[in-house]
Amino acid sequence: MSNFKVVDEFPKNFLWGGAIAGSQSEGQFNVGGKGLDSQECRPRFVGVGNDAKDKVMTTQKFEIALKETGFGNYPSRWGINFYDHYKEDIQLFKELGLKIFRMSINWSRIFPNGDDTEPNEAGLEYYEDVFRTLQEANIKVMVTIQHNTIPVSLMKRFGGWKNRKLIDMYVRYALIVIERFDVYVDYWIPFNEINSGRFSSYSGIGIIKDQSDDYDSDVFQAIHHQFVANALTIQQAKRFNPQIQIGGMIARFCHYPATSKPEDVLAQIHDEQYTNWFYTDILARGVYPAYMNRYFESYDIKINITEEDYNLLKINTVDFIAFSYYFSQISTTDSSWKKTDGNLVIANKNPHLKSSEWGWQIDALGLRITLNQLHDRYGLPLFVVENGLGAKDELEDGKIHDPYRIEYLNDHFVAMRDAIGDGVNLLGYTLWGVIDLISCGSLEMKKRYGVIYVDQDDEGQGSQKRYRKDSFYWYQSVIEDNGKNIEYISS
Ligand code: BGP
Repeated sequence: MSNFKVVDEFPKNFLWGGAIAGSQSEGQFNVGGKGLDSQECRPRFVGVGNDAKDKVMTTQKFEIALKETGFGNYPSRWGINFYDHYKEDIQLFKELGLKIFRMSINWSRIFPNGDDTEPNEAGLEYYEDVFRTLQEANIKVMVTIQHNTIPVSLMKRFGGWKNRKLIDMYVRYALIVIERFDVYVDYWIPFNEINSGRFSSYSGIGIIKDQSDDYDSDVFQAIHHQFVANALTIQQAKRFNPQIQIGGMIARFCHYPATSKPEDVLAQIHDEQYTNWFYTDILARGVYPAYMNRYFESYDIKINITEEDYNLLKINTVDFIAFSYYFSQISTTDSSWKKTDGNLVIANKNPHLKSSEWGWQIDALGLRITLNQLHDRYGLPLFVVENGLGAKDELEDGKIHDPYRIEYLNDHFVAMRDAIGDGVNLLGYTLWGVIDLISCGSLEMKKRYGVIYVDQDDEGQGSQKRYRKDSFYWYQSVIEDNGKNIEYISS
């Protein structure tokens, strides 16, 4: 198997890119008519990362946040001030050679309360100028319409996505930005990681756990509303422009059975169904899969789904599948299995893998496996829209030496190249946090993903000056050669 000949270069039009999200980068939370959004109410934790004792959002914390009108202890309110730095940052992306840039639009910049009578023109003009600048730099654009945040007003008045009313409000917002910006945008993603609401309900679906009497049902009801909103957005956007490219995105979890015991293999199948396939099956096949009936019955989950919803899902499926990939994990029936941190979840540890400083297990081959699995199941074009290594970097004499990041990226690029050799139709790759930004999970600045360093600490202090890391020059040469000179570095 391992001797199979693989292609040694990427397709000519492969889209090498970088990704960020508004709530982790923009800052200037109360400028240009913007309303407060949900991420801007998440306080910085005491004892962050693996030591975080107090990660869960509560009504009490939310109420305190609403009263704070300044930056307070809320990192999303300052971000990395991409809001003011975008022209300079886009010049750096151009120098890096990016072919595509993934960013999100913040709903509360367009509709400060989520459902205002008129969109906020200042917000629209801000994004228009960002897109124009990217166009001038010859960089394609991918836009996420909702990335982990909604206007707080929608949480206060409607309790977030569990309320069906959000569907129409979202679709109205989505259509406003699609119709205005379609000329600049090449790929649209209605929802970041549509499965994230299951694992992080505050960020994914705007639900505060202590406000639910039946939390599990609320979560799946909210996710269903996002599926319907996704389908309606596809339907209406295609009427506006039949050529528009709209992708479905999930946080893709790669699971391996702990042993060859049939019980562990079955556990792996279930983990894949409940954390991954359920979401992409609906997005790409347009049907609620039969295996979820048992799941819903087992957990006494009740969801309202109309006939019209089923029809909408069926006829409005996605053009491509986008996903984030950061780590892999073990599936087992053994509940005492050793645990480690992972994106959005606590994962079972794999003794064969190394981990990042935040405990996320590093597994480049898992990306090749994932790409093959998705390709085999759907046959749709794929896009890796998030991947990268969160690490602590040191700025010394204006330089950042980050060989660990180069090794990580190199191995994942080889995995992509090999998957393309396997026959996978992979459109591109957008490196997560191409410029350092605020971590979503732990709200830290010191968890850096970028090839561009931002001089700022966890408290938001620093010059915000941008520096090129060693990995910047390395990624630049990879893009220039279209990935020709990469080989596995890890043993
Ligand atoms: C994904 C989110 C991103 C990003 C990434 C890394 O789930 O879509 O917004 O933050 O995870 O996670 P973290 O920032 O917690 O390291």
